Amino acid sequence: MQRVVLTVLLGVLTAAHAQRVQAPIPIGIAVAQTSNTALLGQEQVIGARMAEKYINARGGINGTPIRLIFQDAAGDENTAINAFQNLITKSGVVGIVGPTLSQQAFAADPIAERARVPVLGPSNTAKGIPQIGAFIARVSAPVAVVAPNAIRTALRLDPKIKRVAVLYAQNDAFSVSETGTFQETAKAQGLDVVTVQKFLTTDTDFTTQVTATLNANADLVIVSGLAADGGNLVKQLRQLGYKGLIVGGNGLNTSNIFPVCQQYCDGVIIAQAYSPAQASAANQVFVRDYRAQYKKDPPQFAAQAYAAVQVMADALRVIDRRKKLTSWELPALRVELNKQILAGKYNTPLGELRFDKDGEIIQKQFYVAQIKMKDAKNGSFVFLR
Ligand code: 1QQ
Repeated sequence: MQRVVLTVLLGVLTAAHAQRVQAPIPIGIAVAQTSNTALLGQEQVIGARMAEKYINARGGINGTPIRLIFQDAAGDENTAINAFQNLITKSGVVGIVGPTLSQQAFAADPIAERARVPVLGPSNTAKGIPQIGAFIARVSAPVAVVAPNAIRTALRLDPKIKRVAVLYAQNDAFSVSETGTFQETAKAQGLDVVTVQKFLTTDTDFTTQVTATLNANADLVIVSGLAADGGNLVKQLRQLGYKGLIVGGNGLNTSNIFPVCQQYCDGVIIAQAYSPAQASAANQVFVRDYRAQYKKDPPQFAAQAYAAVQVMADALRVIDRRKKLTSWELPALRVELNKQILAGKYNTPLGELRFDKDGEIIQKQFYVAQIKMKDAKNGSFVFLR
């Protein structure tokens, strides 16, 4: 009983304390820093940190610095929900960038929506994410727009392709959404979908799915899963003798799959919502800083997380010019920030972007890359268009 009273009292005190916005301006980052999903989330942490550094070096929000507050959203729904709750109630963030997976977004975004806290999805690409609510937007273009480019490129590389095997992780919302797009695109391109195989993101043995694929005589294999399962599936396809082209979805879109599929990663085609060659001034700065630090080109997930933090900061700057951020009460600023995010136009490493009324990203350019492995450890994404 005493404990309950104390908890309630603490809650009230924290809420009252969090009322006024304090410098540095807290922005929440809830991506996967642990679990298998960190294979994807690691790159987001890097991108977000780079944006924070760049923004603060250039005066922050008209002289007031921002501060990113990281809460590990790990790999499942509950960890993402906890991260969101902590950021909203304990840290008093003005907005949240996260989570990593669509599967998590469908669970955690409604928490932010109810609390009226703006969310920018940095990598949520499943159908229906911006429609979760008025406070939910994303900088990650949807699978329906990005994924078809990979199939078109595969057909350009091998015009004789006719028989397609489609494999997807049935326990992951993004993978289910992406395979829908892949299957529709394949049919629209006149290809025959000769087998559809399901797996789980926790699977490590894909003998059943690979055997079915080989028996179906597929000459293109399309994989929608996450990094660890997807990488293992690619490896086992090659080890068991599949010779044709492989298209991987967004869940395989990281060099962190190289240690998983090793030399067998070679040749995998993956559509991209970002290219290091994107011509904008914002991207040139980002690429220069990333290369200086990591001695390679920045990957898509880093660029998207960077863009998300930048969108928040740009929107905050516009609000601050009308009324200093530190004179706002937190709930009102959150509502205003959401409005301003949707109203603005942003020059980011992804190019110029803005949002439609649902919070869906409007982005102009998309790309396709192919993995080239030098040996079992070292490889790179080679951009084809
Ligand atoms: C999603 C995705 C993931 C594969 C990105 C990390 O696109 O869950 O929507």
